[in-house]
Amino acid sequence: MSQLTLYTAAGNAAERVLWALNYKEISYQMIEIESLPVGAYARINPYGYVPTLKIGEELIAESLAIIEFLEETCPEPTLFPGTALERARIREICEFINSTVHPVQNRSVLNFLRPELDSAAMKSLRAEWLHRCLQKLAPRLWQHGNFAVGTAFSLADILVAVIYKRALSQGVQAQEFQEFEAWMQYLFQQEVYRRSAPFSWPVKGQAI
Ligand SMILES: N[C@@H](CCC(=O)N[C@@H](CS)C(=O)NCC(=O)O)C(=O)O
Repeated sequence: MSQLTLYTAAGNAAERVLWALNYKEISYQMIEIESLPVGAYARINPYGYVPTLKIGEELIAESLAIIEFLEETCPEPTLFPGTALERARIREICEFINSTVHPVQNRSVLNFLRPELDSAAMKSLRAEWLHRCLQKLAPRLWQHGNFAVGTAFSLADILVAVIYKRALSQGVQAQEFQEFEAWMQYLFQQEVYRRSAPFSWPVKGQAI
């Protein structure tokens, strides 16, 4: 494969891709977009979001599109294990998080919809949305095993762990999400987590 460059910044969507790259043991270089000249990133990713993956001279935006590309070009170890039904469930969970839960976390979306909110009010709105969404998500998780879907690590574990971490950082109370806490503990003990996750658990300074 050509040289891979991940354009990144602190944030959830970039963590998804970092985790997938580490899990597949694909080598890459990373560029923090803050280190680029003003305006340069807009030419790399016209949507204005991170991450973007550069493959040779080609650019792919959108974390899930990037991860699907990595899965196709480097299928083992897979992020979509199991039966067709289990793979559909993995995609269902990822889709819910990516298209319903996550967008409200974006400053650009909140600034557009609720320009009157200050940072504290934005944080509390984000937490409220995350709280509601995690409650809806819980019954779809851990149905046939200890991983998010079934008995093997998948992309669903990555997306759920990253958004759950985000929820705690925005003020969601861990005590109200004991199933998520127990699952994160389980995940953290797995070799796959220790060798590929871009953050340790519990996150330093985060109340549990
Ligand atoms: N659907 C996009 C979302 C990416 C995204 O939301 N990135 C955030 C950081 S986690 C961002 O760039 N936010 C900047 C903003 O809100 O303007 C993806 O999956 O890549």
